[in-house]
Order: sequence, then C-alpha cells, then structure tokens
Amino acid sequence: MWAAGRVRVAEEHRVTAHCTELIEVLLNKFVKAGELRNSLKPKVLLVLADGNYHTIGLRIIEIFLVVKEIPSYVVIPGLPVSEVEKLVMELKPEILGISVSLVPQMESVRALAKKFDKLPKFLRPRIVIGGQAVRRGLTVNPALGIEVMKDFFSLLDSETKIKHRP
Ligand code: B12
Repeated sequence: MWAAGRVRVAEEHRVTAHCTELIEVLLNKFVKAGELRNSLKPKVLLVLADGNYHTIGLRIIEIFLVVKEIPSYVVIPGLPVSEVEKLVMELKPEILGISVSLVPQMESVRALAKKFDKLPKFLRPRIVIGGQAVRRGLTVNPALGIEVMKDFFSLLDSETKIKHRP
C-alpha cells in the first residue's frame, strides 16, 4: 500500500509497532523463551546488516528458534561491523545470521566475512544471509563463504543442519 501511495510511512510505522507487540506477546507464551532468547551461549546470533531498518523478519525467526528450542541472541536495530565482530568473539555462536534488505548493505557483510576468514576454524561462525534482498534474488560469490537462504527453515533442512531438540 505504501509503494502504491495508499498509506503514509507514519501508518506503516504504526502497523510495524503493532506487529512487534504481537510478536512479543506470542514469544512470552513460551515458558522457555526467557532462557532461549538473548542466551549468552547462543547457537545463532542474528543481526541486521548495517543500515537495514526492516526488523520484523528477525523477530519472526526468533519465534521459530524458540519453538525449536534453539538458543539465540537477536540484536535490533543494526550494528556496525566492529560491534558485530565483538559480539561474535564474546558469544561464539555456531551461526551468524545477517538480514539484508538492500544490495548496498552487502558491503558490511563482505567486510565481516573478510574479518572472520582470518579466524581459526573453531572460532569462525557460519555466515548466513537472508532477508528482503535475498527474497528478491540476491546472489553472492561462493568464494566469500557466505551462505544464502530464503528462509530459516532451510538451516534445519540442510545437511549441515543445526542440532535441535525436537
Ligand atoms: C515494513 C517495511 C518497511 C519499514 C520497516 C519497519 C520495520 N521496523 O521493520 C520501513 C518503513 C522502515 C521501510 C523502509 C524502507 N524500505 Co521497506 N518495506 C517494508 C515491507 C512493507 C514489509 C517488510 C516486512 O517486514 N516483511 C515481513 C518480514 C517477516 O519478511 P522479511 O523481512 O522478508 O523476513 C523473512 C525472510 O526474508 C527471512 N529472513 C529475514 N532476515 C533473514 C536473515 C537470515 C539469516 C535468514 C536465513 C532469513 C531471513 O525470514 C523472515 C521470516 O520469514 C516491504 C514490502 C513487503 N511487502 O514485503 C518493504 C520493502 C522491503 N522495503 C523496500 C524499500 C525499498 C525500503 C526503503 C529503501 C524505502 C525508502 N525509499 O526509504 C527503506 C529502506 C530502509 C532501510 N535502509 O532498510 C523494498 C525493498 C526492495 C529491494 N530489496 O529491492 C520493499 C520490498 C518494498 C518494495 N516493494 O519496494 N520498509
């Protein structure tokens, strides 16, 4: 509706705020959500690519991870590369998931991949990207070691799936 000029950004903000509240209510219905969210030993660290303002996708994935009992740490809004790097060192996640909405945001993702390339293997997280840009066909040079996934379910389907309690 916004793209067609039928609603203003202010109305969109109101709807987004409403969705975020609903997601929070839903998440609080899970008894284990408290220990699984913002875990200090997360299997998955989820961040927005620097400059990405689309936050709802990561919140939806957070619900999915709680349901699957996979500990996670989700940071919203976006962070600069140096802060993501510090978080990875501190939390040592198996997977760093980055949400990308527009192609130019890939610059910060590539910078991160370059930094982590220098790390010893046991400290290096899998870097997975998803989000609106990926849904719209973004591809990445395989040499960069960045996995591209349209949705988070793919992680559980893939051969190198994350272990989760059923
Ligand atoms: C809401 C919205 C906004 C809001 C966001 C508010 C908020 N707090 O989230 C606001 C107003 C801020 C906004 C701004 C802009 N937006 Co906008 N926005 C949307 C809209 C309407 C919905 C997005 C959404 O929440 N979808 C629902 C969620 C659940 O889906 P999702 O984000 O894709 O996430 C799912 C998957 O992608 C995946 N996923 C997401 N992240 C990750 C990460 C990993 C690791 C994995 C594996 C999977 C994964 O899992 C999620 C759950 O299924 C879409 C249009 C649409 N109908 O989709 C446009 C849209 C995304 N926006 C668009 C644009 C262009 C913009 C602006 C540039 C507009 C402008 N000129 O200012 C700015 C950019 C701001 C920025 N720098 O990011 C375009 C993007 C086009 C593109 N990529 O080529 C879209 C598609 C609209 C359009 N048709 O043009 N936007």
